[in-house]
Amino acid sequence: MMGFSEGEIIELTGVIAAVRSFGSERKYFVNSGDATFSFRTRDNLAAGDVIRLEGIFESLADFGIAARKVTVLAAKDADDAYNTVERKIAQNAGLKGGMLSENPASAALRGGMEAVARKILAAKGLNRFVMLRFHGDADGIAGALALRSVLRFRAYQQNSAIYSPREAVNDIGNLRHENRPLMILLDFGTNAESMDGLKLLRAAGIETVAIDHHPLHAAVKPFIGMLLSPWLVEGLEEPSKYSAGYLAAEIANMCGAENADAYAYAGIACAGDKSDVMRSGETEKKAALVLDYLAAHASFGNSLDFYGDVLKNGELFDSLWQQGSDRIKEAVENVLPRVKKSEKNGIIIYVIPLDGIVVKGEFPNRSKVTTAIFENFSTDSPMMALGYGKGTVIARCNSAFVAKGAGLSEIIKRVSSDMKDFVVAGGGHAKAAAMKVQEGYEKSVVERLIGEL
Ligand SMILES: [Mn+2]
Repeated sequence: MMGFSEGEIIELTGVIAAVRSFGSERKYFVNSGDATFSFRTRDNLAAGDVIRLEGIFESLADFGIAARKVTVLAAKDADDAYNTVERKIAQNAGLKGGMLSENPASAALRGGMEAVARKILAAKGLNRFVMLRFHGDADGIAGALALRSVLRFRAYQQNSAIYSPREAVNDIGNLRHENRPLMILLDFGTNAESMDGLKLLRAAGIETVAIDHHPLHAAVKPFIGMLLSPWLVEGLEEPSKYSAGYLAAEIANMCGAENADAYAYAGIACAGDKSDVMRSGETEKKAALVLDYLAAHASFGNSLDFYGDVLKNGELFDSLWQQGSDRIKEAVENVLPRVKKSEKNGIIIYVIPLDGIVVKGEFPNRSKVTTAIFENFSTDSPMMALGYGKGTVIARCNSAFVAKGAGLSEIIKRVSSDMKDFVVAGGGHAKAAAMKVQEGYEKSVVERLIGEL
């Protein structure tokens, strides 16, 4: 921090971070990257404006300046100055040391996490308008809640894994009056299908940060300002288990979130995505189920704070948990009699017809039911479960299965290229994946998948 003395003539370039009205005058707070100064003027300035300020340093108490001349910078000068100020705030920001979990991903991605943490703290220092879209499941919600504890933003639940041009156009429309808005995509948006949406954001000049653990489509990289993905780490085993919510919780922790909160959200995120990166106990597992159950029912997009409140409301939480787990139990009981067990090359296979039992848009969805059946038959021997119905095929397998040869995403890739006419899209993680197929061909795709074993 540089030193100032009262009465000193001062000249600085900075970004208006906040405005307060005092009668006909307004008090402005300008962040130079080294400090935040305040001054009053009748000039009409807006948050986000980049200004050149000349005046006399008046008071050490609030870094007050008696303004003599205020010039609003425009175009390229403003952009350059803004970037300099942002960079300074980011560099000066103090990050909390220590990771929630020491693991191969947190070691390799530490620099990337710190960069996102600094970007967030700079956004906070500049009072930037931030929009965050989070995937509508426990992982995405827990990550968004972790970030919520260190940053203010407008949150939207994203129910699809794809950032579509429709959503991008909507967002661009909502952000068009904001000065240098920042968009954060959490737990989705780095797949090939999101490319068109990302391109539009980029073309509209909206800076984007993506935190995701879904298989990364390398071609999206140029359209994302800052990308944090375990798929960027070469040679990392099971990248997808470093769930987006876990990564977000590490970042929130660096930004100064309460340790207990950061741990809790990381644990819920991992419980939701069945990841062993964080140890999740009964509490985290229950919370993940409650969030998944809630997310399936919330048709309104702006639900994040409601989710946060529910986690703190014992009675509502308990009754949601009870309902959610009852619904899973019921679905499992209904499905179990139809499950067909077979064995091939030492692999136990469970095939689960889901049509007529799982209703679209209802809880639990196909993927949850498949997971529940998979867990019901859990064993240390190589094993896989395949659920199918209404144009989808869901696959789950255990570590012993992956150790025998290929992970699910690889097998799906092979089947997709062999069955181009029937498979619309497919992909996922080594132990959990899904395919969209033409209706009526689910069973043939399932047989083809088994044929690959
Ligand atoms: Mn996730």
